[in-house]
Amino acid sequence: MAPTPPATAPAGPGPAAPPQDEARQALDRFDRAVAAETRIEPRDWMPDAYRATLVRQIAQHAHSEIIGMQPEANWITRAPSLRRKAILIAKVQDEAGHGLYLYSAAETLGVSREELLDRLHSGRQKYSSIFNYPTLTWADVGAIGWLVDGAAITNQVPLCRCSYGPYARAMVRICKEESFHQRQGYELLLALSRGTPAQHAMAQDAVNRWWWPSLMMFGPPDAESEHSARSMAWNIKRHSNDELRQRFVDICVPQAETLGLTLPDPELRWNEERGHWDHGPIDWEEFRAVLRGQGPCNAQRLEQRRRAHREGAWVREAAAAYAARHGAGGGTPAGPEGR
Ligand code: FAQ
Repeated sequence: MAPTPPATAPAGPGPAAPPQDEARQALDRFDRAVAAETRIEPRDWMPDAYRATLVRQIAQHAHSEIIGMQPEANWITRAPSLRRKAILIAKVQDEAGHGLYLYSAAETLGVSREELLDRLHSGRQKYSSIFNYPTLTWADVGAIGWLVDGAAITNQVPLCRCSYGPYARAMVRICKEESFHQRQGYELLLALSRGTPAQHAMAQDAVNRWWWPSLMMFGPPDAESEHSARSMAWNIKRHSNDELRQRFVDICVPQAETLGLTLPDPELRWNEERGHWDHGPIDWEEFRAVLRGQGPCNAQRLEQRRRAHREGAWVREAAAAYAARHGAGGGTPAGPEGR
């Protein structure tokens, strides 16, 4: 896209354009770039509201990735085999990496990581409702992989075409990794479902508990979605919350059948006319309560995050001291004698 317009008109024979005209031209250029599917890059001019929307969404997405490490990390020490433990450690580590890509993408919009973390820790910014539910059994690790990562991919693949370059590029890599996560969850649940009756029952119980919260990940119904219309006009979001939720339900129904598990919704029915699965009503009161901080694990998740941040202060200080000594771009570490 065209670079930021100059603050003053270039010197030339004609009279300088009044500032309102420059602002209007910049907005026109931005609108044309969005309409032409050209990526907006950090140094391009963009409306303040576009920038604020991106900071809000990318930051909340980043917060979800790092808070999302907690429910599954709860099972690392109790994974039933070395193979499962290695896979789970790698997955949780990937989520930390996703948080880093996303915080970096948000920083390109002129907000610092420190400020973003402060907004999370003080409760001024949200993270996904899904991570306020407990992981009660090992099967929950499978249900999170299948349903939570599955929902995340359904929501995030269209974000690879988001109009803001750094966010779109971060999503490409994240989606590839999430797709591995989804498959490991599916494979874990399949093993349990085909195992002993007790293992099958454990898998079914996990799916019963995670199904409805997974549908809530897509956000409020379209009629109540405050930001959707504007985000879709700006090509940040490509589909509405309800469209993506429906897409997810349509994907999951046949997968549940292959798994030999039942989705806990007696109203699930194929609708020939719509060409989609109809589902029962979602408990939006539960969703709103979780967003107000009243979910089963909200307090615990936030407290653990604040503690991890406090206890990690020495790592940040050491990294900053190292960068100051060796130059911000890194550099060769000092040998035994130092430099
Ligand atoms: N939880 O007007 P809308 C993952 C808020 S995946 C909490 O519809 P928008 C991977 C919303 O922020 C999970 N809050 O908003 C993983 C807004 O509040 P605000 C993260 C929610 O932005 C897997 C208000 O409600 N994925 O972490 C939720 O147009 C396994 C009004 O809603 C993303 O963040 C919710 N479920 O649409 C990690 C994807 N839904 O900001 C570990 C990127 C809505 O005004 C393990 N984000 N709200 O205070 C998006 O696509 C969008 O932001 C939506 C919401 C679709 C989430």
